[in-house]
Amino acid sequence: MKATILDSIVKKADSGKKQLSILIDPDKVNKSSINRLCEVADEISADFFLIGGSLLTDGDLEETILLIKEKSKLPCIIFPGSSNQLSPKADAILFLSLLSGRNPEMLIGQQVIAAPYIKQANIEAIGTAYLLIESGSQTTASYMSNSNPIPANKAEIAASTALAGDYMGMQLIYLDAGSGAKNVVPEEMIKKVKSYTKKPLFIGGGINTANKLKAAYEAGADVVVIGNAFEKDENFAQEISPILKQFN
Ligand code: 1GP
Repeated sequence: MKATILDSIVKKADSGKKQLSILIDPDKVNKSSINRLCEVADEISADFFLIGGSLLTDGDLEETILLIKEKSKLPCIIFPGSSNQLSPKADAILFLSLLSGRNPEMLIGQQVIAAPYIKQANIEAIGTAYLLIESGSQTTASYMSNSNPIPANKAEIAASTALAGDYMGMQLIYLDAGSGAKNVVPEEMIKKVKSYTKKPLFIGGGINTANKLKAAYEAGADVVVIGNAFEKDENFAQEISPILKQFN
């Protein structure tokens, strides 16, 4: 059977490799910034791209994927904010269920709408337990999803929620403080979640220094997702490069 993108993420996580994903929000990029991000990905040996956003206005998801694919061989995984962020040009999609919230539309409604399209597009769907974590101020993700994030000091709620996702058969756990978050996901919470489930753990939101990246890896993140810092700071790749070397 053909190895899947999920297989590769799991294999790397099981072997202790710390992975890095660059998040590209189609609203915030153009051809030249995409080219630059592809070069950065190459320089730091990033593992894959995530493409999407909680709200898309003038950006074009499919065009963004095609531009990435002109420059990079890394897998393009859709990180959808809603069921209309889909494209057959992607390699896979994080099939998210927003388990931290109690909004049925984000738990199962959007997924039912998206499922037949994903089947037709023939892209790999990776079941993901998606948890928003409170991060100091309301994020677009929490506002747009009409859901409350898990309080930052309630590691046990995050761990129990992640474990429920694992028991429900989800393949990945993603704790997200939200794009541009003021505060990152607390280390204590990452540790607690990691002690409850062995599924690959994604951490993202507000990671914009080498120290924050290091802390997330040390606490147990298998994959760190970074968007804003790469878009805003041209020297960020250089700053984090020693950390990536240290962990791999
Ligand atoms: C948000 O986890 C991602 O969903 C990345 O956040 O843009 O703050 O790095 P940043």
